[in-house]
Amino acid sequence: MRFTLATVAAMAGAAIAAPQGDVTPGRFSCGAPEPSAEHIKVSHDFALQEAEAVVNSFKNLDARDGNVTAQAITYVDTYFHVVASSTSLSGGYLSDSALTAQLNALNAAYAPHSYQFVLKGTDKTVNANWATDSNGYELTMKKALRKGTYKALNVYFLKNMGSNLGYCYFPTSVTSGSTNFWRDGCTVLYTTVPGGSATNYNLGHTTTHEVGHWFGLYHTFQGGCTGAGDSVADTPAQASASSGCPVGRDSCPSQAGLDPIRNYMDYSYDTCYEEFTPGQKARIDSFWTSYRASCSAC
Ligand SMILES: [Ca+2]
Ligand SMILES: [Zn+2]
Repeated sequence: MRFTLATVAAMAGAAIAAPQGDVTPGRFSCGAPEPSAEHIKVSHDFALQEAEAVVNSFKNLDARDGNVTAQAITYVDTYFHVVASSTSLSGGYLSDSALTAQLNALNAAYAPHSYQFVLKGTDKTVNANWATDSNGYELTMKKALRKGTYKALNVYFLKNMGSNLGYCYFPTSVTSGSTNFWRDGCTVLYTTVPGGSATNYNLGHTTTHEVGHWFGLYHTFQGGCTGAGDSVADTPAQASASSGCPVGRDSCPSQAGLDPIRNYMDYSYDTCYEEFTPGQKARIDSFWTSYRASCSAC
């Protein structure tokens, strides 16, 4: 957690207005777990395989036209779960149109990378215990609501997430009925959907960011300036999370490239976000193929 009062104070002009009883973070803050050494090893091995695949694809290119065949779209079964404290919007009870707008934002972000999300089901639950993440009902709630196999995306929109805008779990080896299976999916603060009240974070891209973790991506500032970083070669090294949209930020001046502030896996404002890189797309494909699409026992 990199949320400090000092960083909040440094955000000139950022309004931090929280409705009574709720916490609305003044900056992007993600609660995804730190990747394990084992998970980082998997990412590193994928990086080597992906680099080799790029070399081979250039070898195989037809010199006459050089065209790369368009990749088939992968459709991801998706379930939205609204978990509210009452049936009013201020209780977290999102409308169907807000959920449609969220789905559209997610699809727009992933369309250039040939992934699309197909909404297979929506449910809305009023449960004051579940609606506040810190109450500790995560697994209970998910066991009641989670749908589909390990290749189905489940997104839980909660009323209160403490200081986080969202969190999600990386793909891993799971068996049906295991804790890793049940807790799989992304939890997102309901005010981050398009048109929501989370100032600077209300175009729906908190969900885009969290789904990036669901696909296996790390933060672009993972690992800081040295070493393998996020294990993606075409995202420049980054010392720490960005906040806002700091154009020209260069937090690792001795490393190539400016900070990837427009990358969905940084902590920027929704208006600043605009891309995943080809390297991240390759990593998404690697994790999808090895951990989700192929999971027959879950
Ligand atoms: Ca990188
Ligand atoms: Zn994150």
